[in-house]
Amino acid sequence: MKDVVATYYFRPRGDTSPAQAAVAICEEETTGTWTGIGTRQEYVKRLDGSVEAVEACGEGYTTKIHYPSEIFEVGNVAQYLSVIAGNLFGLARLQSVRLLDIDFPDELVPFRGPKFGISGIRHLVGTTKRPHVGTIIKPKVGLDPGDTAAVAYEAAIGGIDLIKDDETLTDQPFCPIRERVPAVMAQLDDAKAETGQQVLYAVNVTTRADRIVERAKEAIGLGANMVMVDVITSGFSALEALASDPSIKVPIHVHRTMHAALTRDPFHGIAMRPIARLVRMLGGDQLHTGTVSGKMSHSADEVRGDNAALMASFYGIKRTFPVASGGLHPGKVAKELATLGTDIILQAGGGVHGHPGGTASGARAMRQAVDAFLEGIPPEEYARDHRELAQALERWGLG
Ligand code: RUB
Ligand code: CA
Repeated sequence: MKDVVATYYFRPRGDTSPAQAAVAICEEETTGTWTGIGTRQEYVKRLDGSVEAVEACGEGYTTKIHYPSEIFEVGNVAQYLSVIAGNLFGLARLQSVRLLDIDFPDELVPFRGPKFGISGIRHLVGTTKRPHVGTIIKPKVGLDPGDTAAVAYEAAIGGIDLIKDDETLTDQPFCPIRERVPAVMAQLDDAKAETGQQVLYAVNVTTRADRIVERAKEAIGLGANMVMVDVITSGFSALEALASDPSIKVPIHVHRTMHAALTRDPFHGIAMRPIARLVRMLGGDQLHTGTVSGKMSHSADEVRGDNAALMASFYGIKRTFPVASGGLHPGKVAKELATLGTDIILQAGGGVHGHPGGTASGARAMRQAVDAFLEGIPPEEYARDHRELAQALERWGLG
């Protein structure tokens, strides 16, 4: 059987050599501990890990550690993470350590991946190549179901493809799912009657583990055509539970709120890449991976690589649609598309609803900015005969 290979960046403590630090990770996560424990049984030794190589990288080092497949319980992602991303982060002999990437042998990937993926979502919305445009209902929390639905309608008639709940909106009494979903879907039906366009509404079904599938079924029963999960706060198993349930016949939008506690420090934690791979394996149809010009801190190279990981050939499973979100507005569209490509969902909350002409105008301005890019026309030139884009550029500028 092949090994699991995990790539780490690390900085050893002053009294520890790079090789010792790599071995410390390897032993901690396989058969060893901080000291010898007497004679070891031969059959245990075959589960030892191994360090492939240690290479200098800036002020630290990178290494690939091989973990024998047999130490993993097939299909148990929580257990996978306890090995490759477990206690190693706390080892005192390392100043810092960051999990950069993971590679699992086929036998440890019994998962089916996204039910829809990019092609399935494009089919639902009726697009082939163009980027999708999404919005988060704003104010992020506080609106009642009727006003939430009114905002959704405006976004839909403006040309938005995807409307989603904020990650902090679940089933609070001021906007319960049982009232919100029918209200929003009725407005989206009205919008569709006017525009002919199918709009997806991702209902945030995040809740405790033993209730999330039930909540998703409730939302779907009420008309939801997409569900959403906060994957880091609710756990990878929550996504897996949703994606593997045959009765969840809608795409799953995956938000990564809290990820930056893991991903932001370039020297310590967990990069987005392994998270992206796990989300795709476990069935996320759409995943936030960041922007290159938005309000959140990201490295453009990492975002590009993360998106590539969502779309490259991977265990024969479908591609996950990357979502660029956080501080976007029409003036930033060209840069996002030029850097990240057009298989992407550009999502703007404030950058749609904060438009001087309101939500529908904001949605139109986003779509016009996308059209300008696709036609190879600079946004300021396209804005000359596209009023909503002109207003957006006047308010927020370019880039
Ligand atoms: C964006 C928003 C999203 C963040 C998440 O709203 O609500 O939750 O983008 O960040 P706005 P990420 O468009 O008003 O900034 O996608 O990086 O995880
Ligand atoms: Ca948000």
